[in-house]
Amino acid sequence: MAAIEKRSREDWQELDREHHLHPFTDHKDLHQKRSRIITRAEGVYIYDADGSKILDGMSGLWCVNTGYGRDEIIDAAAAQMRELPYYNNFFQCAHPPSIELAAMLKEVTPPQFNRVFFTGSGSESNDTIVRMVRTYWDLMGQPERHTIISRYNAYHGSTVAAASLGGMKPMHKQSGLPIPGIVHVDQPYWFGSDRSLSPDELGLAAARSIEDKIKEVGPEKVAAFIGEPVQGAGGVIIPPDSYWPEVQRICDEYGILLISDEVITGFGRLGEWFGADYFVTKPDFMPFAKGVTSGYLPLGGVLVSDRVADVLVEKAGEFAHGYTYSGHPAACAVAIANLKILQRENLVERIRDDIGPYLQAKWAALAEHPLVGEARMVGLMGAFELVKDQESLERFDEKVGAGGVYRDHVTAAGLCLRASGDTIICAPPFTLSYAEADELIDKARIALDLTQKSLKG
Ligand code: PXG
Repeated sequence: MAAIEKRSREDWQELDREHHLHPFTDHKDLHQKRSRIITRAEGVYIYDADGSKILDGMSGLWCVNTGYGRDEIIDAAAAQMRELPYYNNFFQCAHPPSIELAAMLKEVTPPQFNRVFFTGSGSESNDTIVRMVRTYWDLMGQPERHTIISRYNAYHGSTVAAASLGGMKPMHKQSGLPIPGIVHVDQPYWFGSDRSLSPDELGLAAARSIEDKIKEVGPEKVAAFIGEPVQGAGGVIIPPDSYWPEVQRICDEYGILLISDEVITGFGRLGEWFGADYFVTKPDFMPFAKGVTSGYLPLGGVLVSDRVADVLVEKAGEFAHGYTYSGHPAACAVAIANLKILQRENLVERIRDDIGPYLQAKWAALAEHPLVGEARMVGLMGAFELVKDQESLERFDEKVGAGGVYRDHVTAAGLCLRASGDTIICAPPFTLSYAEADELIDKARIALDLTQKSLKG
């Protein structure tokens, strides 16, 4: 029997309005417009309560990488729930799904990773890392190494430590963040700069802002640097080629730990298993979530390199940290089924060699549209910048809300993309076919034309 009552769209909207506080939402605004009720999904399409079919160009929230309606994943969850729906990994217990997944992760991660700590989300993973990083340096006899360097406009989650690691000023403003010991430096965002430097020069300058910060804080006080290989929520900011090698050099030179936040880029999004593989970095930690289960159930984790894990195992005694749902059995079973699909269908290679290059070429051509200042995509993760003037690359006044205007048009056209300010983001499922890629581009272009009419008409 279905657990969910079948109601009219209006009834759901009314109940939603009365009882539900949404994440990252202006409720006053939502209550005027009412929420869009998504009722089902299949393949790369979602369907709303009116039956409208929408191509999901965002894989849910950067997570449904193997696509909707995967019986294999659904069956794995149901079977595991029948066998053992819940048990914890505390107090010297473990269960087969968490053990099997931990071992399987070793197969797909870079060689320095042999152990994983499970969490329920990306935010919990980053909170875990803050505690592990500081514990590691305590155990190494350098307790003064406490400061973690992150970047402005980074997104690392919404819990207190994760939001502090993040560099989004409005988030910090709302609750007295960041917590002490977290500082921020420049992001490698060429389009968002004054463009007086070449992209490679800007990449080097952004990396060197980390070195400047290390010198300012005192090299003996810096514990770690955290970055998303490609910034996601901040607007798909693809760093220039010069950036990550220089970041790696700086981390090595000062002996600080490197955290590659793989919550979006992990498990194939860039056409390599991890962003660290794509940019050839050697991180000490890789937080992950989202794509590990393709979002079918919540699961996150922290991949801990031998450099850190050996010390924690040998010297920490009890690491007093963990979550009720660390390594939830059904979520781990779902992850295993999902990873098997990625492997069997060669979806990561497909992004690197096939659908990735196909969509990238079409996406890049959107830059011909007069409203587009730049279109960029790596793997299946892209963005374009809406501009008022293509020659000067002048942006629209913030009050115009061009990104929001575009988002409304593109949704009405039957395509889900995300607006981060005037940066329009795309991250479709890995299973996207050529025909679906063509549809995505056609709809993105139709919405550009309509936006142009709305803004200039
Ligand atoms: N790190 C990164 C790089 C992320 O993108 C998190 C950590 C936190 O994960 P959880 O599972 O706690 O949400 C994220 C999450 C958006 C958007 O609007 C992006 C995320 C979450 C919500 C909205 O693009 N990324």
